[in-house]
Amino acid sequence: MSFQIDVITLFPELIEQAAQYGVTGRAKENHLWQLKTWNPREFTHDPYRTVDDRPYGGGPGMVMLAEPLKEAILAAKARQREQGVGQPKVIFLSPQGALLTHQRAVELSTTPGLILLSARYEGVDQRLIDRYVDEEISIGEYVLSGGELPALVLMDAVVRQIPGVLGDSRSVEQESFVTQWLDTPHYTRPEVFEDMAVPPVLLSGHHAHIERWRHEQAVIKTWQKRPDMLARQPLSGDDKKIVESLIAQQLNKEQ
Ligand code: 9WO
Repeated sequence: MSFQIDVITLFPELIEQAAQYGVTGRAKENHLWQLKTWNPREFTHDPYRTVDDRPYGGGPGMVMLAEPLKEAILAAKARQREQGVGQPKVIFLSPQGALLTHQRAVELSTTPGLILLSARYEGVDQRLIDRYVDEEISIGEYVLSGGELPALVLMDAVVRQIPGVLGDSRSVEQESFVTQWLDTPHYTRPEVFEDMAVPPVLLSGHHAHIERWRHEQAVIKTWQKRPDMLARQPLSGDDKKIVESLIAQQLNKEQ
């Protein structure tokens, strides 16, 4: 059974077309995961195919009706059950959700199936969220026009973790590396770009030296740009030495 993602959205083409590209698009072609979109308008029963209405209590904008979203979620659950997924997780992409992290994406990639709710307008009737949504996830502290772009971000972060999607097998160490350190700098041809040469160690062919240099650069970049990440896991003896020498250099600069 391949990984199942259903997306509930008023703009199914946006999701379907964006999902065609890159490693995740190729993985879908290779049946490593399946995508199905559901438009709530297909689950309306009035001539105007109404999916929203004015908010009780007044206020700006419109709120998405619970009923069409409920029927779309149930249809997605039925499809996933047919694919062998017993309990898909229903995720509402919302500015009020918990911030998506690499670790959460890894965890979600091990669930058998996801149903992503991408809303528009001001939001969704709270009673639909209370009864049919398992988890609210945000991709950052900002309000967008809808949940489709966040859904695509989450899909990409999750699908990349499915075995076989990234091709060159990323080792577990590299994944822990992702969560503990920022990425190492990357270089390719030409050897000199304008007046900037590739660091000589990368041309040395000495793999142990290259690996050490790459790790040191990741530690340095993390210390400089995201010192908060250093506290995530205890530092190894070597990493402590790198950070201590960085601090000493910084102090020398400031004197
Ligand atoms: C719209 C709006 C307009 C005026 C004042 C306040 C407002 N809040 C919203 C709003 O939250 N609209 C949302 C649109 C309803 C749910 C789907 N939409 C959405 C999801 N916008 N931004 C996201 C989102 C999702 C995940 N991570 C970051 C942002």
